[in-house]
Amino acid sequence: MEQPQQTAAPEAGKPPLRVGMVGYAFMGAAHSQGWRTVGRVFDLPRSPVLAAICGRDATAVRAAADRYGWAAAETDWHALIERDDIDLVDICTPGDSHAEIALAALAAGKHVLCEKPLANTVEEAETMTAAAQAAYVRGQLAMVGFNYRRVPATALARSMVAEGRLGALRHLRVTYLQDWLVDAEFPLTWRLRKELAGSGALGDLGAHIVDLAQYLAGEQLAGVSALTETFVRERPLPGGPTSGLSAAASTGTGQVTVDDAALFTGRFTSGALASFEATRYATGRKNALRIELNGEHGSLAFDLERLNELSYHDGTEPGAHAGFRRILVTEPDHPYLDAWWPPGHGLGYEHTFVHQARDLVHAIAEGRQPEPSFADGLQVQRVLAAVEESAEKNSVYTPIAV
Ligand code: SOE
Repeated sequence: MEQPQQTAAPEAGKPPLRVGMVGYAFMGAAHSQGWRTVGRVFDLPRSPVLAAICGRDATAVRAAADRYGWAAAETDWHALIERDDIDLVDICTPGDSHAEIALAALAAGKHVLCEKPLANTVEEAETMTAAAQAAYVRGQLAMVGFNYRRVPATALARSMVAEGRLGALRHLRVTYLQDWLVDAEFPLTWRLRKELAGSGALGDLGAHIVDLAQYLAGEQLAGVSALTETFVRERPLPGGPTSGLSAAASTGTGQVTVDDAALFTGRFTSGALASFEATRYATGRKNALRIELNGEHGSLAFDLERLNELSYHDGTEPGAHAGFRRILVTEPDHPYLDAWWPPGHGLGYEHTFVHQARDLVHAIAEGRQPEPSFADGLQVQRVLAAVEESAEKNSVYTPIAV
């Protein structure tokens, strides 16, 4: 068996931040990259240590530990949380276990990073937020993993909006398009089962764009009108130990119990209007997240497929010279970039997880509430619930509960 990489020792002279991760699939791998890389790139006040990773399948989790550089492997998350050599629990599991793991980790005195969406229901998110607020008083911190806030170009867009470069916002146009469900024979994974995933494209992709839009606008949605649809309602059952289905049930077909696509319009508290589209059926679109903001003095546009760029139109420029221009977001005075490569050398998807780890380590070292907090995650959950309620009532405008 491959030996674990040398990531278990803290950087000399720095207090360690010992991380325990639950889950080792796509998000577990992405977060692992973040934790492994962050201390090598950024000068941090504490040194992340990849202490232990947890998953139910002993062989698979040991292989993940070796591959991603975790010192130890556990098969029971309760055991991971009970370890006294862990300071922070990073939750990368399906949504149905977020609340239970986060509540146990907070009760055990750990800091928590939880993948998005925070929970499967508003009620769970409320309980988690109350627990996080009580833990904050004890010096523990909790954050939600909305990683697209950590693209340098989106962070730059946020500061340009906050500086007032766009003036009052009028419109936001936000889409998150994927196509991995176009094939009707694609199996009924956990993401297609409400009891495991909470919702479909709405919670998986819609949660990202709701958070990103609100983060960039610097304000919250007040209400929504929505349509959702499940295009393929029955799919072949997957087999295998990680499917969450019993062996006996691993043949035949099963019901898709979540949305395949969610379209909604929204009104921000300022009166700005927004449209959102989250789907897994946009044939040819693999991970296409786009957002455009139009304000009284200018506009900004971001496209995840060109994530080192931001388009900016300064509406105060004389008409003859005006127009969208490309800001290449690779300069050392752009967010996060002073620690990376020389100008023009560009970053990618995985770096958002490095930046997420960086921001959380700083917040923990300074005892400051990191963003997005569990309260922010709860507010997104309320937007998702309002979208579902509106869709059930044929798009009736539904205010977001506060
Ligand atoms: C869904 O396909 C997914 O993996 C999301 O769950 C992630 O949050 C997103 O970053 C990429 O797409």
